[in-house]
Amino acid sequence: MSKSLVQFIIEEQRHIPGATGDFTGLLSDIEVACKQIAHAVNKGALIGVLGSAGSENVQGETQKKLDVITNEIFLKNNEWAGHLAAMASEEMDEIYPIPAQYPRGKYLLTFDPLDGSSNIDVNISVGTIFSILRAPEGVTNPKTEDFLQPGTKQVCAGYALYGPATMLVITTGHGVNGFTLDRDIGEFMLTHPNMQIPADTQEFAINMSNQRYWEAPVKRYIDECMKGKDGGREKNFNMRWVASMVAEVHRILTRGGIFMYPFDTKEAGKAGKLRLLYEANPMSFIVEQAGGASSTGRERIMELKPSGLHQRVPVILGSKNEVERVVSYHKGA
Ligand code: AHM
Ligand code: MG
Repeated sequence: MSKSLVQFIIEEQRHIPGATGDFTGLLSDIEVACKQIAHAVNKGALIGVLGSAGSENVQGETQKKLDVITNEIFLKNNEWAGHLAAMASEEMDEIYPIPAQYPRGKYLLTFDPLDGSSNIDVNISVGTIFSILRAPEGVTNPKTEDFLQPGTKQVCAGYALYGPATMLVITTGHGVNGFTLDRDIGEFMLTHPNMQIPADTQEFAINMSNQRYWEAPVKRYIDECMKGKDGGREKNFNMRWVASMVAEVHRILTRGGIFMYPFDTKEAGKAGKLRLLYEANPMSFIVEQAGGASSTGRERIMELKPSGLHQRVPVILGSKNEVERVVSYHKGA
């Protein structure tokens, strides 16, 4: 019989000398939040949660009702137990300090409660992405700067995918493990141990409608993929674009692929679309731990020193040999 996520994390904790159980408790609170989000997403129109909330987030994007609901679910499940010092979310302008009535812990949590939410009204997969950092030594009242740590400092990263099955995929820096929600017993069960991304792929994912805004190295790479064997590559390529990064990364973890939301000149001052702290860093940690690579094209994403809570970065991740090829095109440019 496969083991539950709870059993898995308690067994992992036993290998960490001096572990207090704080981290195990935190992951189990995150798990409960993801189950509640899975429930809300799954009921959809039956419980009236589809459609726009009529508000905008800090990025100027229209919020869906479910963006607001899932943000609240994540906050409420993770604020009370004493594991966290503060949280930061895609849906909130500022960091969220733990309310005064609760004890404060040593971890920081960043998250995108409902990634790919433009897909929610059309019943296509969406997900939750999260990243856990340590609060700097002695800091019980964190400020925004305390969150601005490079991705290499992450203690854990994960995502929940609300697809035909609900899954939770996590890394603590010792490989990547995937769990599937068994709704009959209400537990995430280990179904995908030690996930690995093949080094080679014939599948790319990019929003082609942005082509005219890309830089030359990305234009060159995609142009070569499109031409395949007729244009100097040794193979032909297939394309996918779900517009849910979680679904895209999950496909890559399952059968390989390259995902790109590269630098573009579509909107002045925005270096691509995805956010470093709660999208690019956690996904990079997972992809690297599964043997893949993740870069802006010029730098390893996890080594970037963040300059702001909602900073955007170009993202090129997935099968190692293709990511390295795109990086090499940037070097030559
Ligand atoms: P979101 O956090 O507002 O949902 O935006 C992030 C999503 C990613 O999941 C996805 O890769 C991308 O936006 C899709 O963008 P586009 O609409 O340009 O295809
Ligand atoms: Mg997002």
